[in-house]
Amino acid sequence: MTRRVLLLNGPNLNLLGTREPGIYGRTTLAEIDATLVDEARALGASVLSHQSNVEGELVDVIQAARGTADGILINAAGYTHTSVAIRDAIAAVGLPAVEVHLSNTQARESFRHESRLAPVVQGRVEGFGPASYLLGLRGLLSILSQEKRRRR
Ligand code: DHK
Repeated sequence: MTRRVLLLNGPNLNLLGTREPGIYGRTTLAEIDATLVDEARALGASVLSHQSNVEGELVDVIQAARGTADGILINAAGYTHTSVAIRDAIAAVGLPAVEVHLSNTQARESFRHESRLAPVVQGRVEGFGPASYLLGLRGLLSILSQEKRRRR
């Protein structure tokens, strides 16, 4: 069975490539998406990607994932540190979720040190640039295959 992964990117990540390249690098979001689609295919999975700058839209997409996705890979960007609503949406749908970040948030400003999502995700990968997404995808797929084995 092909695992369906919802890849969600939050505010300002549409600007990757030109946004503070010293922190976020020069890879665009379209390039990250394309790499993940290829990697997922090689691992027997599919990726549906969505980016939004709007908190409520991210909540809507997470709610809609129940029944259409098996797991969520999320970089909520600035909302990571503030959004109770996104945290609650992830908890509500009950799908396995993995949090990713390009930068090492713990090595940056103190307001980035707290993740509101951390308590409701299965794991977090950060600081590896675009590779954080690939590592997060592998982690999420590993969780999904363990779940399948448990259900058998
Ligand atoms: C991206 C952002 O936009 C920031 O608000 C987060 C995250 C870190 C990242 O590194 O991918 O603090």
